[in-house]
Amino acid sequence: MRLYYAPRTISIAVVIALEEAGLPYDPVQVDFQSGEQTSETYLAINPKGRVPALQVSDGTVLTETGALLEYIATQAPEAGLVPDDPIKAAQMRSVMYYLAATMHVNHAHKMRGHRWADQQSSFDDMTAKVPQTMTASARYFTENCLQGDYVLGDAFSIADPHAYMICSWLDGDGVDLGNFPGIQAYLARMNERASVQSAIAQGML
Ligand SMILES: N[C@@H](CCC(=O)N[C@@H](CS)C(=O)NCC(=O)O)C(=O)O
Repeated sequence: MRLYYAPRTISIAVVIALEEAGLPYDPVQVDFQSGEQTSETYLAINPKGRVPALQVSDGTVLTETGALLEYIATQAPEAGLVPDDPIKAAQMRSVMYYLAATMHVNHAHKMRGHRWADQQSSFDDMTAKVPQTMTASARYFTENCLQGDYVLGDAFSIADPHAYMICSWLDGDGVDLGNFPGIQAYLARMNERASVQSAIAQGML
């Protein structure tokens, strides 16, 4: 599998999941500094101009972090990255949909205002709002998503790499982590995992 990624982005959730699954992968860095994600070559791989994109063995390119994480779980069933219990699995996906559709989008308002507006004053307004929306998301996450050591309590699942990456942005988004000791402990716990250590060693975090 070939993974198109950029350091410290949501694509690193996929690296963490691949490591947890014990699956081999070929990481290809997309250079955001030079805007490579909007180059003709990269748009031919992922027309959305975003990372992650995962090219699987038959050549198919998959996109959307949640879909990639689900695919990885199917390729390593022995790793138990998705719970068998349908209610727990639905709860896990509920968190992942929240992360992708709300919390990640709140974060994107800091630097990517051009997706939604054209005026500099609109960008400034969106950037200024991020500490507030991400604080609200952090509160929602701790109070309603994090059931214990991991999202599902004792069991690590694919919701965790997804949540870990987005929680790792909170500090830079102006959220006072001192108000969220549960998230601080969660980040510290995740940092100890071999999968996260591997991403750090590869300069991805
Ligand atoms: N919904 C997508 C979002 C992917 C996304 O927005 N990735 C960001 C990095 S965190 C990106 O590639 N941004 C590049 C850009 O906006 O130019 C997913 O969850 O995979």
